Amino acid sequence: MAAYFPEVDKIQFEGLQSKNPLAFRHFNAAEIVEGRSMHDWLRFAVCYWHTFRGNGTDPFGAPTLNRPWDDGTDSLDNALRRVDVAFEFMTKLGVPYYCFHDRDVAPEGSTLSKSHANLDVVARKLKEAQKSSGIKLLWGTANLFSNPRFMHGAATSPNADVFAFAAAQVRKAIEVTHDLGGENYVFWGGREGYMSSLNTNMKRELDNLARFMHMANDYAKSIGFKGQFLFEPKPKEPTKHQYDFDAAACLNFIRQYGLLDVVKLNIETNHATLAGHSMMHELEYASIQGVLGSIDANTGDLLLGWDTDQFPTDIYLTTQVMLVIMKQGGLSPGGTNFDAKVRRESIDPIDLFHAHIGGMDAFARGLKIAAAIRADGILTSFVKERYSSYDSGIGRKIENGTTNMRELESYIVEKGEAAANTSGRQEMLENLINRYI
Ligand code: XUL
Ligand code: CO
Repeated sequence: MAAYFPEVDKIQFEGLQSKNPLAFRHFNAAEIVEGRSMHDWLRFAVCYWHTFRGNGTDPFGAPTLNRPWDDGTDSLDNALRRVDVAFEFMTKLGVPYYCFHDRDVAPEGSTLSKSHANLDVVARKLKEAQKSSGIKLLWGTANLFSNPRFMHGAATSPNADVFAFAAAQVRKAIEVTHDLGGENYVFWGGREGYMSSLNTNMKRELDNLARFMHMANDYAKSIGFKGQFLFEPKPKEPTKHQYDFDAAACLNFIRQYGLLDVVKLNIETNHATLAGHSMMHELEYASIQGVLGSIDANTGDLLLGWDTDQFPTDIYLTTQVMLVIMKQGGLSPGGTNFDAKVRRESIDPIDLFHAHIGGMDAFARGLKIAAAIRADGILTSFVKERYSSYDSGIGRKIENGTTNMRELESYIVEKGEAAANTSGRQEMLENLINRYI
């Protein structure tokens, strides 16, 4: 195999004392945390679109990134060469998984059949590369947003032919994901939303989106695909109103349309913050309702209001993310996909290593800190105590469903006033988290 990253050897865990920027200081795949390996807790994945297709363009400028292996064309040869690049990179990094959109890995042809054929050619090579490297597919998906035909959406397009085109593309993407042993399949509604209510029949669009997902599920079942379906919330960008706004909107959609047994959520940090939520809010909301399936790990920029998709380096963030994930016992068959891109100014191939090493170490560190906080138990017992008025007396009756408005009124009239409130101790708890960081 040609070496596309000749200056990089396999990235090793060297521990805290290491000053080697191309080594892990915290991520040690085999290390056991709360009875499970870091590898199993974290299930890291590299995303194909940013890492192997990103070129540094922004709305104001041309590509900036040096990618010596890439001839800048969308040819099949170039796509096949990228597979070698990707698997050399992922092998050296030591990640167990990757994720892709159909159009990231293979060029779109002049007809749908040609696109399918291109995808088959690249998928054959991906399969061989997976076999020889041991790297697996965390999830596949279809790009239903880049081509101009999807300008009004895909499953929510007012144009039924576009719906049919999208269905054909998703059918093929599920088939390929299944053939590559993909453990999940993601739906991110790139343009499943609208720009103006004046030209939009919202009910029809939502009904059609649900029909689309049911059809995808029927197809997946018919070919024996056992992977998990994931719906990825994002509030805006590219459209103004996206139907998959946040975890709550997605959950309402999947419940309303009878998809609860079929779809879980893939929660992305920068999407959470664009929705005006914290990542923790989104994770907890999904988790308590049993639909936290996987995460897209990245971060936004507090000073910018768009999806900057930066690599996560903030230990406070990763600690809080891991607290929720550990509470629900992990993410499997989901994982931690770095839906993140190097900055336009980080132009060298080696920057891809620095970016992923930083993200993996930040999560490994978050995992260890979260485990220490859990072992200490103070946080859990504080929260338990805060709600203890529901553990007995009138509180227990409320939670048991054995009381009613009249009885509650008599209870409180007799008591005269509610029991005094206790302090929320927010600052003490913030200090507690900091003590472990
Ligand atoms: C876009 C985004 C997507 C999905 C997959 O913001 O996050 O890349 O993760 O389609
Ligand atoms: Co994403």
